[in-house]
Amino acid sequence: MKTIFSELHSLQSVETEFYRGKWVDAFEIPRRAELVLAQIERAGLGPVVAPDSFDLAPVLAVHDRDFVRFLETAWQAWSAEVGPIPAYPNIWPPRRSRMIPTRRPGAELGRYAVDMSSPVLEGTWAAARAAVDCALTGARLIDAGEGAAFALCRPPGHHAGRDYFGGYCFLNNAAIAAQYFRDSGARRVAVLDIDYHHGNGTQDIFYDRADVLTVSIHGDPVQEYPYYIGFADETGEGAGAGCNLNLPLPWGADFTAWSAELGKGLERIAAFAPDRLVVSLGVDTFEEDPISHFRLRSADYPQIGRRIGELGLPTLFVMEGGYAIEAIGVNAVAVLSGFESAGAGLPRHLNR
Ligand code: SP5
Ligand code: ZN
Repeated sequence: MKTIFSELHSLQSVETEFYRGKWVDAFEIPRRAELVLAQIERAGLGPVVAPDSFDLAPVLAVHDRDFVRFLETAWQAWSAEVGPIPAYPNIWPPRRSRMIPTRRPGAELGRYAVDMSSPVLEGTWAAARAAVDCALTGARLIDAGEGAAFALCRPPGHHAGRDYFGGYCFLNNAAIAAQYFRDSGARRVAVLDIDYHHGNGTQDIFYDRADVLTVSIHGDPVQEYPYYIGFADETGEGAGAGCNLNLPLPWGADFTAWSAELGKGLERIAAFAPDRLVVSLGVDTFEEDPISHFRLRSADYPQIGRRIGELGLPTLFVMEGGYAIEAIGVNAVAVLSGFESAGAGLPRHLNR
């Protein structure tokens, strides 16, 4: 399958992140994407192509206009007031605040940020836009007849909601691609999120929708980021009732436990009979991941891909998390190769 990759990802780059009162080595770093790319080339997965440029319409189809305008202008406003220093929030609106716009970039940052993990830098907007372009180009390739594509997105996206950012994410690449599929004629789209962390932004965006099924397997929010959301009894609302499936697992879950949840997710997706599948592909489920607590091994990842491939759906993979630097490439590409080994992902004219 083709990989879509932009060098502009490297514009989102910090050395450190704030954790338990200290600045520690950052986990979400440019090298992650470089190592996945290197493994794609080593494994001969297929061609690597640059993204096309899309306008903001597909972004505005899932994110609120004020939020998007904020992200686009945040660095300019912040650096004009504070100087060329990474923009971190240090204040958040109390519940039931009236949310009246302010004239201060720091206050606006706190309005839209949910944590301190995602600083706005000079290149943040360009990097986030490039990641969206990768996802949309992948979606376009699938609409043009490819059976699968891999959007090697960075920064990741699944923690970004309609009007918030955090968890290393700014724009929700997977959700934007899922909505693009809908707008290009798919009647139903499923999103399967296999990152270690709950895909809270994706759930938020599609929660009241019957046309997009969201499924996430993740660390139980009583003990894991993003907390507060991702519980099993969140099943969708309004027209979307029954169209969100959360499959939380406790710290220490191994592949046997994880695999059983994958089975439930795949069954739900098959019953939904979507025209397109988007996979939020995080490999922070790996046993050696430095910020996560599942116990998957490298040998498990090809099986995950194979089972997703057995759905026989046109599938867009979108890169999310994975912080065990030495294994991120091997594990991510193993999912993609496993998918292809199921006979999936061939151009559709060869696959009828
Ligand atoms: C896309 C994605 O995987 N985002 C994950 C966001 C996780 N944010 C919480 C990070 C907590 C970092 N803990 C550091 C532990 C060091 N021992
Ligand atoms: Zn994650």
